[in-house]
This record gives sequence, structure tokens and C-alpha cells, in this order.
Amino acid sequence: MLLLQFSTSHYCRKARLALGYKKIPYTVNNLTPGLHALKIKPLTGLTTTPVLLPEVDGQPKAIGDSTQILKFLEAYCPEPPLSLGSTLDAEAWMLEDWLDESIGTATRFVYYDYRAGEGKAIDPSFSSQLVITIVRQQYGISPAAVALGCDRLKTALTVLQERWQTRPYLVGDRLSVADIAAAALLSPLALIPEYRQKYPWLFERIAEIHHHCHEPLPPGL
Ligand SMILES: N[C@@H](CCC(=O)N[C@@H](CS)C(=O)NCC(=O)O)C(=O)O
Repeated sequence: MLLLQFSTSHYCRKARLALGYKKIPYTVNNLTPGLHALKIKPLTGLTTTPVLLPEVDGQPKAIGDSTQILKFLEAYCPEPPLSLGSTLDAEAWMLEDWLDESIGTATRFVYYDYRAGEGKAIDPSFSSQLVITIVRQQYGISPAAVALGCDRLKTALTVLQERWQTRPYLVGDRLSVADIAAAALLSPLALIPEYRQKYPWLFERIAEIHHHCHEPLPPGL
């Protein structure tokens, strides 16, 4: 399989975690932001990464959107399972959707705001700061939007803490799509000292899930 991705994207990390968990061999093609749409829009109708090309006869040519990629992988390769059984599955997919649609975006806002301000020293180079400026413009990362993102993350981490602080999995008794989504979409916070200090349990879980999925740890861990 071939994964079209941005190497630093937390949504692409989510697809890699699922591929790694299932031990499916794959290669990556790192796209150039800006030019990426020329390649992927004709394949999926979307401009977002990740895009998975299964390269298997009888399977779709391209799958866009990380949630759809997880669904495809679970159907294509049921072992080891990401499914938990009917009632728990619905809860896991609901958490996955919330993490994907709401929390992944909040993380992006808080992370890029940090990288442009206090966290500039992580990479003060002109090229890195230019990318950060473009991303902030592209997604409308204004101070007001960042404040909303911070607030959303605070609520999310309270909800996740109730489950993850004392148990290894968010739903049921084994790894699910909810754990994979949370581990990937909150991983950029590992570079922000405030989150590291306040939520040590979060980064323990993120690291455990990366080990479980045979994926290198995210920057900062
Ligand atoms: N819900 C989508 C979100 C993916 C997403 O936002 N990807 C970003 C990178 S983190 C992207 O490719 N942005 C480029 C664009 O929108 O043109 C998914 O789960 O795949």
C-alpha cells in the first residue's frame, strides 16, 4: 500500500498508527504542501491528506480521509481487530469522530500558535516560520480561534482523563479506533511544556499506543 501524506500531519500519523497496528507493509510518499492538491484531488475529490492507495486488485484505487482509511483497513484486514463488538464499537467510533472533527482541529490551532510564539525556538529557521505563517493563514488561526481551541482541549482532556488515566484503553479492554485517534491527534501537544506538565498521563498513553502500533514516537516524546 502507498500512503500519500504530509510527514508532520497528525491526521497522517493516525493512518500510520492503524497500518502499523495491523502490521500491513506500506510505503509513504511525502507531498509538498501547496502542490499536494494537484495530485490528490483527482484521486479523492478532496484536498486533504492522508490518502491511501491500497494497490490491491479488487480494492478501491484511493481512499481519502483518515476515518475512511481506518474503516477500510478494518474491513480489509480484520486481525488484529480494532472493533470491540456492537455497543462498544458505536462508542469508539463516536469518540473517533469527535476527536477527528473537533479535537484534531483544536490541537492544530493551539500547536501552530505555540510554534509561532513561545515555541519559535523549536525551529526558528525562515523556511519553518514561513510554513507556520502559511498554515496559520490557511486555517484562520487567530487569537480568538486559539482561545476557543484551548478551551475545547481543556474539556476534552477532562473527559479523556476519566478513562485514560487509570486504564490503558478509552473504550473496552483492548485498543480501538478511539485510542488511535486520540494518540495521533493530541500528539503535537507533546512539544508544549504546559501540556506536558499538566497532563503527564496523556503522554504515557500516547507513547504506549505508538509502541503498540510500531510507530516511532512523535516529536517531543
Ligand atoms: N478529517 C480529515 C482531516 C485531514 C486534514 O485536515 N489534513 C490536513 C493536514 S493535517 C491537510 O491535508 N490539509 C491540506 C488541505 O486542506 O488542503 C482526515 O481525517 O483525513
